[in-house]
Amino acid sequence: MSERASSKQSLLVDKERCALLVIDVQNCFVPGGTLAVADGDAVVPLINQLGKVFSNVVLTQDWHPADHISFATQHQGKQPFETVELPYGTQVLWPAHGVQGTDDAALHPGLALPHAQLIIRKGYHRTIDSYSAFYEADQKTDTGLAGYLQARGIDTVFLVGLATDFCVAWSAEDARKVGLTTYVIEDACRGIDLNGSLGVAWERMSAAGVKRIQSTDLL
Ligand code: VGL
Ligand code: ZN
Repeated sequence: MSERASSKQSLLVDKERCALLVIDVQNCFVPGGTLAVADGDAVVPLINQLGKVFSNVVLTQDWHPADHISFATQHQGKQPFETVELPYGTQVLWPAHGVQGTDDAALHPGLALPHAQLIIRKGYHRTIDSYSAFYEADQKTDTGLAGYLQARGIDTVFLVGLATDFCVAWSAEDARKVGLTTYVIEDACRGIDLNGSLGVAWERMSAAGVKRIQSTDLL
């Protein structure tokens, strides 16, 4: 048996054209944080390993003002996880999280990605949420990430992080919209799964042409 055939690894990363997008691995989204995703911290060691496969690493950081419109506290009589209608569509209301400059909003201290080249902050406009790393929730306001990747000749992205069914899924769908070949590494993500949102997110990603893979496909 050849080396290659005995290896579990089935995908090769072109270091120039590929980037690892590490979505919202922040204190707020792991146990102990303000919007903890179950088992969210379990992805950190795996993401550190995956980071070694890539030359291009981009991180995102959910970065809200204290009075952000996605916070239930801003809507009288509303509780976290209820929804409201906003000019751009239905908005899930969240506990206050990821407030700019707080320790809760900081990147997880266990991340070891010293070669990461860019941190995209998002969700900083008070009246628009931004799950996606590419476009805010109005589907129009551009974060600049697509232009950055294009300018650097990157045409393929691999997504990991939190949460699978919100910021990872919306980022992956938008990555397809801007023409990127898009992979989500499932076991390097964790979901919130609010009223079945995790299954719906995978269906939407699949319909958009997002490829669902496991870390063993790369490691
Ligand atoms: C996220 C809800 C609110 C995420 C961010 O990172 O998936 N989810 N803000
Ligand atoms: Zn948020």
